[in-house]
Amino acid sequence: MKKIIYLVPALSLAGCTSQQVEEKPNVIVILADDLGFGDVSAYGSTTIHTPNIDSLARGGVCFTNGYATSATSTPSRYALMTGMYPWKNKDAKILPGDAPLIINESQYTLPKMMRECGYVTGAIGKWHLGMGNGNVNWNETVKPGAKEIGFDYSCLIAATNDRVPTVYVENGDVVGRDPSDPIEVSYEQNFEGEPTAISNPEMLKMQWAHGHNNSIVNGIPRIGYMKGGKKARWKDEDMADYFVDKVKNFITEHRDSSFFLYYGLHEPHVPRAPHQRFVGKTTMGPRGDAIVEADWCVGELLTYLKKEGLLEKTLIIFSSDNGPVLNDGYKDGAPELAGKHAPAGGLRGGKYSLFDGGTHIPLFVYWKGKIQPVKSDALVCQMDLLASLGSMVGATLPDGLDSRNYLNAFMGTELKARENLIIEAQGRLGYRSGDWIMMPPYKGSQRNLTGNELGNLGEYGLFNVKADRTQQQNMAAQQPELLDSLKQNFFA
Ligand code: NG6
Ligand code: CA
Repeated sequence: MKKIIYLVPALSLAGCTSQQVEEKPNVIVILADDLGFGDVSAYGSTTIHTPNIDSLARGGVCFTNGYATSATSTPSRYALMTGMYPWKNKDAKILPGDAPLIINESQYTLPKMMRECGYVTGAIGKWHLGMGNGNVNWNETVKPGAKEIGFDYSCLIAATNDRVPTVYVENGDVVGRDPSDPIEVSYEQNFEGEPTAISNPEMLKMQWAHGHNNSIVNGIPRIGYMKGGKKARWKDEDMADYFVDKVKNFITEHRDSSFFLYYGLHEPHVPRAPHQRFVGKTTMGPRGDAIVEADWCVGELLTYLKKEGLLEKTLIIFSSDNGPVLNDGYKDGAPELAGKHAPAGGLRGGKYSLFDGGTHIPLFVYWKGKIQPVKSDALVCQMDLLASLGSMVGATLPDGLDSRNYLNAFMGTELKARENLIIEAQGRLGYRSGDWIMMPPYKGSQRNLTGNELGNLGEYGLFNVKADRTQQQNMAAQQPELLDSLKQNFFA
């Protein structure tokens, strides 16, 4: 693809014509972190049981061809929030915890759209889109952040649960901030006298496999160095409960208005440290137990909505930011204990991969009493939620978005959506068109340290994922005309 500078659609040209809208449900987007197609029992996996997540799939639209744009978190979330392909923004790649906000404050976003159309907006859980402007002082209000891109309320972890700073940031302020113990963060060097996994391995309750050997917090070694903020540091085992409480509070507080909530689950991303009550719930060790914890969170949310009388008034979307990984840098037994469990549900590759397992993710849309249960093979992408929800709430969208309106497909009344989708894995692009996936000839290693296959074929790949779901047969040589036409569309 040519190197082009892309302009982002700005808010000024957009608006809301809510008078045309019949009904405005609350909207909750639940986005798990690294949960694969095979990690939920809804798609037939028998090695894990996720009854609460399955209830969304069984009672709503269960997508068999649902996609994230990307095989890693930041670009994937960027597309969801902005309705733009993430490869158009050079900063949309895995961010450190002190990275600046990568969404321009004047840029059009999903939460701004919802707010414009009368919604109170909230973001709770994993963020990973950067905050601040490059030189963050964690001892003051950090901005720009979630608020500046459209969230009235936010309670977040800045990046990932394996990256410093390991603190919650509520409306831009570190929770439990203490002026007498200021927080300092560096991704370059350690602070003098602070323990790391290298200097103090005896402090570790979880061992690192690759990376993850910098500061130790809660006995777990992290990516990046951190000093201070001792009282503010999270306890990984309590994170699920912490965010579930925040979610319930947000719902109660806004039960009488329309609300839009983005709920970023931290499971089953590393480090997997579920609460004690989930430990041993599966035979798969911390990864399996973390998935059970995530399922519990979904159950808590559903029960709470019901209790508040809001279940019939709330549209719930459940998905994952990218495909699965077993060994993502800690020795937590995930590969050894997986047994027959296939986290990507048989799709080839996983997180980081241009093969289908990187971006082909679980996706369910549920609205009690409104959406009829249906299994849908429509090709849909999380990036399309912006335009689709926009059409539901009566938003007037700016020109130039990559997000497309497939509201009927998301509501299950039409079983067709996209013809094509560009997928991305750590900067490499591929193309899904109909039942075909075209992968350009990337060079480089076959696998990274996680063991996941990356999809560097060194030649063109062309796979019919309907006939050959596991991408075993490269049809590029047999189908030169099809390959040419896909290349033409892709490079256009
Ligand atoms: C990688 C980390 C991995 C994970 C990932 C981001 C190492 C060796 N690996 O760099 O553990 O944090 O970044 O994952 O540091 S994501 O789901 O947020 O994209
Ligand atoms: Ca992820």
